[in-house]
Amino acid sequence: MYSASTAFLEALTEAGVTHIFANWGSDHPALIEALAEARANGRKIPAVLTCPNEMVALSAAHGFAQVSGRPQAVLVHVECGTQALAGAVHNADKGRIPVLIFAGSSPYTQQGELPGSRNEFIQWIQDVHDQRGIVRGYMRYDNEIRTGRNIKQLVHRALQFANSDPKGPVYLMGPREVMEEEVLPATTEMTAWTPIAPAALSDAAVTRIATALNTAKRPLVVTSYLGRNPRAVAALVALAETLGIGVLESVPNYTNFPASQKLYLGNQWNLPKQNPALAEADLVLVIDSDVPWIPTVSRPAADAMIFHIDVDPLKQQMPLWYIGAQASFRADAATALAQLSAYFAQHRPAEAAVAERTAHYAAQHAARAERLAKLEAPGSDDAINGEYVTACVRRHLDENTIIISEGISHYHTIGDHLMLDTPGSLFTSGGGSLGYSGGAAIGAKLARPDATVIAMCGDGSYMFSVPSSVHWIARAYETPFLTIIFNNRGWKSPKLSALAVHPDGYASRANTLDVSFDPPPDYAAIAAAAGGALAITIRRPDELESALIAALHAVKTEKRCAVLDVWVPHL
Ligand SMILES: Cc1ncc(C[n+]2csc(CCOP(=O)(O)OP(=O)(O)O)c2C)c(N)n1
Ligand SMILES: [Mg+2]
Repeated sequence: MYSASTAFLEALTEAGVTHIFANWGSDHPALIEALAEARANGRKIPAVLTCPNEMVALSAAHGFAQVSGRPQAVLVHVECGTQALAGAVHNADKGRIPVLIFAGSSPYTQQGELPGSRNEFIQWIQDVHDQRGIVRGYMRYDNEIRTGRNIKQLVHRALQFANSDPKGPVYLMGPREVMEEEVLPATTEMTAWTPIAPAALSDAAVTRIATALNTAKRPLVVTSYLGRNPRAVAALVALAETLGIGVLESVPNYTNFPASQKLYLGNQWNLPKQNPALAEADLVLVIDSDVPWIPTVSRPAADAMIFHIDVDPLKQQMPLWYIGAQASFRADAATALAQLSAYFAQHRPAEAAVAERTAHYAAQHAARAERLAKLEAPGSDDAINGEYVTACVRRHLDENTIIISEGISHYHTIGDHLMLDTPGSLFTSGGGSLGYSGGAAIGAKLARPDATVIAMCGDGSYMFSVPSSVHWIARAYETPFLTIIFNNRGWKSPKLSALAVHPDGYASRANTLDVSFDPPPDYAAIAAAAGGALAITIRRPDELESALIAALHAVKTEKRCAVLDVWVPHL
């Protein structure tokens, strides 16, 4: 039998979806039957990964899409499974991650009128008024499949939204009866469903931005997610070198610029200090950034000119957003940067000015490198500096390593001390819901099986990531990766948030702020129990190097996960 569910699976394959992250329920008999039928008859279907937790499933699809650029499918159970996707929904939306989420829904008949009609008590309980409404605020597109006859068109339309800038998650829901419906096989002309082509700058915009860059004394690029497209990184390097533009990363979600390049000026997170490069810039070109600066602590000079190029310049998902830009342009970063470089191939910039700017920024770059090197001292006998941990990890990296960062109060430590040069070597969630790193590491490893994947996360984030589920999946589907936990025995960030607003209040004098996990769980042992991971707790600096060697051996040679629970100073 060729059912709507068979067609659904076929549509996924047509669209290049290679993996389904699934959490099954009573809404899915037709899909489970269609998968079994496809396997029995040798039909091509995506690989199915059973995911015991939905948030982990969506985080895995998130990591997969970041590394490969390709959306995958997440299948969940009615409205409960949709809710269990939890904060991963927010992360996929905020991170602009293409992914197709499909949920079944309760049967809409109860007397056996149609195949799939109600036959279990839970189908009354799970019948809700607006299942799509649970996630609608976060989706680029949502719809209900009402007949199997055009199910393929809806899958392809949803994925066209997911793949078109600003990319993001899409949600389809299909009731049991519809998913059971027998339909006629049909093939799809996929060229009809290609994503919207990347937008370019107008000629006038190119001239305006180029002229401003060329005449500025201290031109500065600020970016966060330009590196989502690795080709944009090379385009930015080319333009920056042509003109002598400094590059600052603000809240970077990707590797946007090679850290060793002399125009690189570092990465800015929540540090409550004015950034000097931002203060002295007379022209700031913001490219692909949600938070280029935090005005209450760090901002450009009042008379600086600000231009903004972004795939999402309006920040359509954010009710409050403005940066005081003189002009904003909706364009694809790689395309826009290539246009600007083409302009300067025709209109060569003045050599002396370029040399002066380059020397100025190179001096800042060198001074920063010296400052950072001093911070890499090991620490004391009973606590290890995060900077030291990160520097030790750095010495084990190669071109083929992928970092999934959920460092939280160590985000900037990871950014500063890994010193990554390779585009596509670092990813963060792009959102604010903790627990992304474990699932994302699985997705990254699936997308790039040849890569060594290292997740670096806070102890709180590790617990949010549902490590029991993550490590069961990682073993079951052979996606070994290394986790390094910055264990400061709790949630440092909420404490920092409170003290930033109430520096001299009761909280500043209190002995406890309800943010510590003393004594902490044995984090590494959770992964060992759930998925046979190599588990090591490290409390002294001299234990770290041998543990890293053992852990990387476990991941690369034994093909099993490793978790290093590293005790950094108490929060
Ligand atoms: C799902 C979710 N719940 C709560 C928060 C609020 N929150 C932000 S940072 C943080 C602490 C994270 O702890 P950890 O990963 O150990 O990082 P640390 O701050 O200690 O460096 C919390 C609870 C959040 N961002 N997301
Ligand atoms: Mg912590």
